[in-house]
Amino acid sequence: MNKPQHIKICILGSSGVGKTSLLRRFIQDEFEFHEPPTLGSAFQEKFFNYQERAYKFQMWDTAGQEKYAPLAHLYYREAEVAFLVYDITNQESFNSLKNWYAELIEKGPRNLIYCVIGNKSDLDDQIEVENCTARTFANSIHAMFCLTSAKENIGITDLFRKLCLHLQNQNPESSSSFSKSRVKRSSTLYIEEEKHKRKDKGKCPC
Ligand SMILES: Nc1nc2c(ncn2[C@@H]2O[C@H](COP(=O)(O)OP(=O)(O)O)[C@@H](O)[C@H]2O)c(=O)[nH]1
Ligand SMILES: [Mg+2]
Repeated sequence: MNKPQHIKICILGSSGVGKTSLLRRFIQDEFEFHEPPTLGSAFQEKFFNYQERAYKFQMWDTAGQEKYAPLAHLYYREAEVAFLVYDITNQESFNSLKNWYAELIEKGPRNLIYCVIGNKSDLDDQIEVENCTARTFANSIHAMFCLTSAKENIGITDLFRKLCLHLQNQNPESSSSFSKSRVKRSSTLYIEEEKHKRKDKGKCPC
């Protein structure tokens, strides 16, 4: 196993979309129905192994409130990854991702990996943001796209696996398992994408 690769992740999105809940589920495998609002920001770390490689994810949870927005750059500074989280039942929260993206392009680090995350997928019956709309936006900014439910623990491990695949594809030379060909990794990524597309079929016209 390699020395863990340190990856800083900044979690951004409107208040109430479930940023803290996603983190709590990933780190403690718990869910709070009444998650207290995040003040300012906080980070948590987790070691994660995938395909014989070790990662140490340092995740910065930010407060979505307007009053904290001017501080956000302190948290995405030097990040490798930005999670742009929206709530699938809240169109406004999806619209705000465009502003976050514009800010990151203007002030954020170069070569950020973006993940567009539609949380609360368990509330499918109240959906306001069609999956294909969100996927189209994600494609347009060259971001990964994932649907998650912190409540039901859906899609979160997949999200981090997908991120690891992305990191490995981006930097295969440093991979200890480089002998397992790059083609194999790319095809795994492709298969995961296809699985998502199939799941969405029937709901979206794309
Ligand atoms: N149904 C459902 N509720 C969620 C989910 N994730 C978070 N919540 C709830 O949404 C509210 C806001 O969550 P929180 O994590 O504080 O959002 P944040 O402001 O983005 O950090 C809380 O009441 C959570 O219990 C989810 O996946 N499904
Ligand atoms: Mg929070």
